[in-house]
Amino acid sequence: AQVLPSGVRHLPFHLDQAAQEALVEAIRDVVHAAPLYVPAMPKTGKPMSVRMTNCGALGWVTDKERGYRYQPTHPLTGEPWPPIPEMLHRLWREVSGYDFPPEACLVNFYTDSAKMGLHQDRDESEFAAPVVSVSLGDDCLFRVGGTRRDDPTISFRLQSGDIVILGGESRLCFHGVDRIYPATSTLLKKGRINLTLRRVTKPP
Ligand code: MD3
Ligand code: FE
Repeated sequence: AQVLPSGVRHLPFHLDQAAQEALVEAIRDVVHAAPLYVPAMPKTGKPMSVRMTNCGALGWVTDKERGYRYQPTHPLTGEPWPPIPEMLHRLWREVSGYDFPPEACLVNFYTDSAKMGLHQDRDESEFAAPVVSVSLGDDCLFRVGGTRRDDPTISFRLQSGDIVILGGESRLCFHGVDRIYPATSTLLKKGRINLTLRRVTKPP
């Protein structure tokens, strides 16, 4: 049997169909205000296969020149990010165990062939807060390891409505998305959306 790294909580099917549909509608509004864009790797400028946008006071962005960072505006429109939908604030209060609100919600959109290489999330100043992930649409094969790149990893499938909470010792674990399983959900016309709620700065 697979053992998750300490601090990882996987809540399969946490969101019911109605909640998933409501969340997709809320994300449609976010994407209307803040269009998905193609992020580029620092230094090389190599495009990522995942398209991204954000909501919240801060958004995670990356480009060739300035690399990974959080900023208050969309890199293409220059507009502030739209607010985090209330239902995501409620979810954070319900599952995060953290007393301050999230500042960023990164929206990742995966087509059939998109993936995300093994990486750590370390662009935040506050590691005491967990990262809360919401999966919508097609299933994916998710991989999580330890805090060193060459630590052994385990893989599991994430499905629409699943929540993963990465807190405590797992907050700095390497993780990635190896593949999408096309047409495994009918929630979206195509593809997978992952939302990650994050506290970026230390609370006052
Ligand atoms: C494990 N996203 O946006 S979410 C990311 O499915 C990211 O789009 C993936 O990795 C996705 O940075 C995975 C689950 C997740 C998020 C943060 C983590 C797993 C994590 C931080 C530490 C360990
Ligand atoms: Fe990540």
